[in-house]
Amino acid sequence: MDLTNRSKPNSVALETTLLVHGVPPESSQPLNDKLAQIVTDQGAHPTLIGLVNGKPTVGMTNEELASMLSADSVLKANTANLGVAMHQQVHAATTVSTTMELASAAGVKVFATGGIGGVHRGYGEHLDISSDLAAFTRFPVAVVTSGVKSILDVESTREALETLGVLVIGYQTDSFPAFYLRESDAQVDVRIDDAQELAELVSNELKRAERGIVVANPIPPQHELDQSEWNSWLSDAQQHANQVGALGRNATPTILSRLHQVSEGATLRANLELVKSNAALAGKLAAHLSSMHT
Ligand code: PSU
Ligand code: MN
Repeated sequence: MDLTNRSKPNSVALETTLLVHGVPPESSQPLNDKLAQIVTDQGAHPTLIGLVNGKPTVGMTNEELASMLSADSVLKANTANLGVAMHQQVHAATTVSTTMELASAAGVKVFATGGIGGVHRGYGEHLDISSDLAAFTRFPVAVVTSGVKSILDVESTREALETLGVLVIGYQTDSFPAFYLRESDAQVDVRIDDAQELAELVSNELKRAERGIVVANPIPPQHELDQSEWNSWLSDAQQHANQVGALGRNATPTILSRLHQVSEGATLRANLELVKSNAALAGKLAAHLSSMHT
């Protein structure tokens, strides 16, 4: 693939969809700066991924991000429409699926996000499964995530990963985390408590299987949401999504922004905290991996 590759051996990939479509506009730049700082503090190299005027870019500059954030509308690119954005030469934000695609093309092995996409609970009567899941079968990248957003059907998403044969590692947990909540009813394939051991397993598996790996890192305990408050916010957001008929690529951003609104920012604060925690673990993992190869 023809791409601008500014990655380094200790790169941690970061995605643009989270910045552009996942948080309110005023949070985008500060979140990017914070994540970059956290990754750097761990001895790794922050590498923001997106399409700049249609050009796949691994390691966007501050100027390129500023140009994307000031655009009137930015396409959300998954693996289906990535090539369309390239063809049309427009800015596009990459989701987990396309961030993995571009990271692997550039040789970047570690990626930090908030939560991967998965199997939706079904707004209306339609099936909605994120292209993020299939991306794990194609692109050899370790994705540090707080499990899947609890707006999804968490247990079905876990089963879908099992069906696709994707390794799910729990970092200091036996339970598959549910984004705002540390635990779900689902399990991980293996629990690893130590970052060095995590790096050894990840390194061997990426080489052996050439597929993606889920590294599940629960939200820090002090930032976890209260289960009953969460349930009431979620049912409001689900109703809203039903009413406005949020389908396809609009479903996730519509539900997230409604949640941020009805929870008076509580879900946004939790979201930001878990992404920061994932960036720290990803930074640690990338630093270990690059020292193993030198
Ligand atoms: N996690 C977040 N915020 C987000 C997303 C994940 O905390 O905005 C984004 C990711 O880019 C993920 C995408 O790949 O949502 C999934 O969208 P969809 O369900 O349309 O595949
Ligand atoms: Mn979808």
